[in-house]
Amino acid sequence: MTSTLDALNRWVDDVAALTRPARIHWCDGSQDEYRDLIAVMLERGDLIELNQATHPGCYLHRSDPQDVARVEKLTLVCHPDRDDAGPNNQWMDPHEAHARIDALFEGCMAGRTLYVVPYCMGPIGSPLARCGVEITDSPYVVANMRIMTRMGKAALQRIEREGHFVKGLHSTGELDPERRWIMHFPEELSIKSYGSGYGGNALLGKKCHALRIASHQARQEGWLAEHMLILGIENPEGEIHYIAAAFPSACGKTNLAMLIPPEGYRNQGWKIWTVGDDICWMTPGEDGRLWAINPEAGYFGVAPGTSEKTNPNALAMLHRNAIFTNVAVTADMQPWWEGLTSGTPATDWQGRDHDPAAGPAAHPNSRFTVAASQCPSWSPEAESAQGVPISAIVFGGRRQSLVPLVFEARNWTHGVLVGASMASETTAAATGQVGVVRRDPMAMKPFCGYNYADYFAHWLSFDTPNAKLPSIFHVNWFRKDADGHFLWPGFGENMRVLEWMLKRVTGQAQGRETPIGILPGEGELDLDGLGLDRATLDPLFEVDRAGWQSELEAIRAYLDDYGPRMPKALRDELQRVSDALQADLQESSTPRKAAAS
Ligand code: SAT
Ligand code: MN
Repeated sequence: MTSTLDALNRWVDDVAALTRPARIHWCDGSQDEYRDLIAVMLERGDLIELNQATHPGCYLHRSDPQDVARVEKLTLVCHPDRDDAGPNNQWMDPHEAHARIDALFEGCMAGRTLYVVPYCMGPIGSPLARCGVEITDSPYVVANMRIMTRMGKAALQRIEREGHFVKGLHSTGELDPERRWIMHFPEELSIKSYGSGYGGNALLGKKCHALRIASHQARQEGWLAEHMLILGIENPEGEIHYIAAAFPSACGKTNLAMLIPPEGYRNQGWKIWTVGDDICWMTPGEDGRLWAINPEAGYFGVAPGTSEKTNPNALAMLHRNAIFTNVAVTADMQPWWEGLTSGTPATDWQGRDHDPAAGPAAHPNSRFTVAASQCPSWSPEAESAQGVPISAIVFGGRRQSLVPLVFEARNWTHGVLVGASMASETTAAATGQVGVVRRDPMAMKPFCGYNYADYFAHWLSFDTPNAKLPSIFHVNWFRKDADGHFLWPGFGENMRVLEWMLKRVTGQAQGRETPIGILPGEGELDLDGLGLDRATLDPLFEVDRAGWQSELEAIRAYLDDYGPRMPKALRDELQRVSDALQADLQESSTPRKAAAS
């Protein structure tokens, strides 16, 4: 019998024979190794030193301007059977896919170093964690993987013990958008990525492994791999409830995960703990609850919009040991992005003298990479092997109209429908048009490694007699008035909505039943001191019956695209909501106003 390390060695040999690197380096994850990597990158110009007096250990990387976001069109999920990938994924036959991308890998590492990066997604001793090995020719990727995962020796030891790992092969290639693919082979537990150095395309532990491959594994093994933040809400009695929340990329997951409660709440003793800001793996525990870990060890957050007002915790962690990608810099080499209230950009993200007429100084999808433990609100429970128990799941999108500030699903099946119906306006996190509404179920549209219809069925399957499942909520921080102004202040004030959710979970709020779900009842959601008038509040808490009828039709059409694989229970649930809405419409022809003051 050959050991796992033999298999790993053989794979490294095979890859080296194909890509022909000048040298091979096995990463141990040590501080010395990290320092050497930084030195290599500074010398090659891959990194630029930022002001070490104000930002010790901070560096800037400038991407190729054609390589600044995920590319969904070139991201493939290659199951042998196309239907297993589903209409939600780009698909290619695995044989053809391997042949195409291997042709690109041929000789691509000539003159370069091949790095072997063993990593663990999740606390190293957690049964919920999973390991992988990424082979890459990019020192930038290695440095980022060291921050984002548990990388090096300990991971390699776990791999040797466990006998299996996810294989990821990456090369930046020529950074030619015409010669670029990000391919997933879920049955083989492998990933091949060529031609991009950008985060989600190149840090293979993140979206490629921890979501696309892991969602496939999770289905087989009975757990969930989700695009969710995890936070703990500590109440004045010192109890902590954990919630997991799914929002599409660049919709404020990092801000919510690091929320600082408004002063009144802080004075009473409320506090938010950050467990994760992007990915959540959840498994039913023996007690029937869902237990969650954050598979990541760092944050790869969007810089623009991160400010003293929106996310002071994030700002506080960005003054040391952070890698910035595609931000602007001030004359004295401090990182700068739109939304900061101090400093002036001298040089834009492409290294040109900043010209305000030429657009933003920082790229809208510019990022920071930083260790999770540097966040002032970082929860020590993020290292817990068993994870944290989840009391509530929250879905949310960017919707200018129709969708109320918050509502709760009646039960698990309804909650799965609410998640499956999610839609959001697109952002700069992926290439393509920004601001168009698209369906993004559970915020997993770009990340679900198999057919969405099967994914919804998998979600529904957790509703077993012994399960103590979390309540499911939907939020929308992004409602606008006719003039395009946001109705809800958001950020720290979102604490008020979280508090209402906790009241619901602990049986302290009754809520108000409506056909689309349960909204806050009169006086249940604390709006004290916000100074919002009725004209602002009413739309936030109203259920526009006619508008929802059209929305349900759009949802029905969307689910129908998945054909007969779509679970009947989900269609039936949609019909139930639609019938309730119809009955309600007939009862009163004028939309009723909510009263949540
Ligand atoms: O580029 S990443 O996929 O890592 C970040 C995101 O889009 O959420
Ligand atoms: Mn994300």
